[in-house]
Amino acid sequence: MTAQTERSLVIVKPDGYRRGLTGEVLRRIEAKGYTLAALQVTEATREQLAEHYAEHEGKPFYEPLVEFMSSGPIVVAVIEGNDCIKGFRSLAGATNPTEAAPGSIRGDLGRDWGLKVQQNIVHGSDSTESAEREIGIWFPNL
Ligand code: RTP
Ligand code: MG
Repeated sequence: MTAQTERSLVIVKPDGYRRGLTGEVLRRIEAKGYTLAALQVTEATREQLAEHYAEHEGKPFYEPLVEFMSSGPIVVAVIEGNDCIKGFRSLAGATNPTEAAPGSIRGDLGRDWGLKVQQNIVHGSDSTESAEREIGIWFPNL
């Protein structure tokens, strides 16, 4: 299959922002060759998070996740590039930082989940449909 220029929604979660890792995450995105189409520091509303995490509603980690995502500023970005959805998820690494491969954002910088299961520094869209849906939530004018 040929590579496709696509967009993905990336979030530096409150743990990443708080720890001063925003620059490091953006550095890795740009070093990979993806471009930043939109970038904003914001605090997520309950409504935005409910929409963003609709697929997880009802799961045991849903409430703690929404709570955590409201715990401080986040950085929301739209990145662009060839196959950047899959590519960014590869940069991010496995969901659980303990299992994420060294070299990935979560593998290099993430901390043992312990009780704080939601804290894995970044979010990246998982499909073109999710990406377009999520971009609409955070950047309605794009
Ligand atoms: P993300 O959506 O943040 O890019 O991460 P992901 O695709 O790797 O993981 P996903 O399954 O979509 O889960 C969304 C976020 O929910 C938290 N989570 N906690 N077992 C748990 O306690 C659990 N599972 C997921 C994580 O913050 C995960 O990134
Ligand atoms: Mg996900």
